[in-house]
Order: sequence, then structure tokens, then C-alpha cells
Amino acid sequence: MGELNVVFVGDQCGKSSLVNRISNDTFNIVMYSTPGLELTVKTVTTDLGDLKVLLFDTSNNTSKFFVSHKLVYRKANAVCLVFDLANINTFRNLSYWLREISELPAKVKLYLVGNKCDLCTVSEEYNKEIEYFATINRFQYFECSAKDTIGTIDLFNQIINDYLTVNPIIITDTNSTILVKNEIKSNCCY
Ligand SMILES: Nc1nc2c(ncn2[C@@H]2O[C@H](COP(=O)(O)OP(=O)(O)OP(=O)(O)O)[C@@H](O)[C@H]2O)c(=O)[nH]1
Ligand SMILES: [Mg+2]
Repeated sequence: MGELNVVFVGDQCGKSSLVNRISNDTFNIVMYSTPGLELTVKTVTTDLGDLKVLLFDTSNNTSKFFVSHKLVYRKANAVCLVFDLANINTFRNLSYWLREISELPAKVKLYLVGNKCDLCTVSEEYNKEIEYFATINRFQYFECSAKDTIGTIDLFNQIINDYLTVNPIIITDTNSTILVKNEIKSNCCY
């Protein structure tokens, strides 16, 4: 079975909520701040084979959890850089997160995720700024709401399809439908 490692980084902006929505279709208003690193494993099946997807949900405190973050970046096939559309400070702080992931190999796919779109209407000007940031830093941009399940399925399918495109051992037809087969949740803190 193939294995895809996806890492979520960013300020406090809904990373864990996105992982919960993607992995088991749930959402909680009351959340605890992620201590270190949490891992959720989900198996997806396609017509041509199973793929184990490891979702690494990181703490926004990189200085305290420096070692676990560095370890997990090394395993990454895809990184989701998440910010809160309703809190512009989390967008302005993306330069910090860019530095944080600056040593990733070029083959790692990068996704910029503007979460909490249910809370605000993004102005045209702000949207242009986000898209410019995404383009110059080679991110694919997704506007999402973990709360209202907006954009989350598209994001997950894109990550899987991008992975399968460059890992043809698992699959050769990238247009195959991806169906959730089962899921196992586990937590680990390093
Ligand atoms: N309205 C709305 N609230 C959200 C959404 N996603 C997350 N939240 C809320 O935002 C708060 C923080 O969410 P978390 O998922 O814990 O954020 P995080 O990035 O994992 O935070 P840290 O682990 O502290 O880095 C919680 O109260 C969530 O319920 C969303 O799409 N819309
Ligand atoms: Mg969290």
C-alpha cells in the first residue's frame, strides 16, 4: 500500500478542525490547542489500489516543539499552510511559516489553505493578495471552511491526485474516483 504524508502548519487557524473534517467528517467549536504533534491515519481506496494517508497536525508553537516539527517535515509529501481568513494577522504571519518550511525539498507539494470562509466575505483586493502570495510561492490555493465543509473535500482529493500523479506505482489513472474505505485515529505526541 502506498503512503502519503500530509503536514498541516500555521497559526491557530483551524488546522485540527480541518484534519477532523477530512478524516471523520466532524467539527467541534471547543478545541484544545494541539500539544506538539497529532497523527491521524486514513486509508483511501481507488480503483487501482489503497493509499494510506497520514495527516500530521502540528502545534503552532514551533519553538517549544522544534524537534518534532523538523522530523515531520522530513517525511512530508505535502504541506498545507493554513491561515484564518477572518484574522488577517494569520495571513501576515505566513512569512514566518514560509521560513519554517524553507528547507523542504522542491518535490514536496504545497497547499495554501484559507480557512473559516464561513465567517467572512473576502474582498477582491484581499483575494488578489492571497492569490499573488500563492503564485509566487508555488502554492495551490484553497478557500475552506472546516465548519461548513467548504473546500475540504476538494483539497483532500487534490492532494491525493497530485501524489498519485507522481507515484504511478499505486495508480496510473489519475481520474479515478477516490472513495473513503476506512479510518483509524491515533494520537501521538513527540
Ligand atoms: N467558524 C469557524 N470556526 C472554525 C473553523 N475551523 C476551526 N474553527 C474554530 O477555530 C478554533 C481553533 O480551531 P483549531 O482547529 O483548534 O485550530 P488549530 O489551528 O488547530 O489551533 P492550534 O492547535 O492551537 O494551533 C476552534 O474554536 C474551532 O472550532 C471554521 O472553518 N469556521
Ligand atoms: Mg490544533
